Amino acid sequence: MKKIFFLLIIFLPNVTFAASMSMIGEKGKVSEVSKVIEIKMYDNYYEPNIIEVKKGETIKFVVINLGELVHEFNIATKEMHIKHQPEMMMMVEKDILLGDRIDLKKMKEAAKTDHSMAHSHSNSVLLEPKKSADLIWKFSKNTKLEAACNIPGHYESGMVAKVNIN
Ligand SMILES: [Cu+2]
Repeated sequence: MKKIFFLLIIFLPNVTFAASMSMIGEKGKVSEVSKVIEIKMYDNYYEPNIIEVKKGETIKFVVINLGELVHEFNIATKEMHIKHQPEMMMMVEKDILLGDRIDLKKMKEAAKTDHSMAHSHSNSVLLEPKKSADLIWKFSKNTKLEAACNIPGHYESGMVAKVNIN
């Protein structure tokens, strides 16, 4: 009995993470992409700042950072963004996230002991200035979502886009 309880404690955080991930949709397949949306990131806002999608649709986001700072494009619920912000703060405190640069060597090193520092979630991209990346996402659920940048101060200053799922 004690053993079962112990196992539950170990697995529970993973279960809740998986549950909240499936709630927001899932990583999309290239073969199912029905629309391409270009997202431009500036200091500190997105263009466009309203994203219109249909339920069940797979979108390829082509994200380009045209600002002078590092930015993130992260699809999640408001609650998930708020939860994610301390992780980003820690990346700044550990000098992994510098204003206009990501120290990938330090990031790799930190990720060995704390996986959240790897920052390799399928629902987000983190980009240095002038860099771009694709993110393919399937909006399988009709959840209230936001695309946001959780680098300290950016969300608060308006780096958030509304996702309308119809
Ligand atoms: Cu940002």
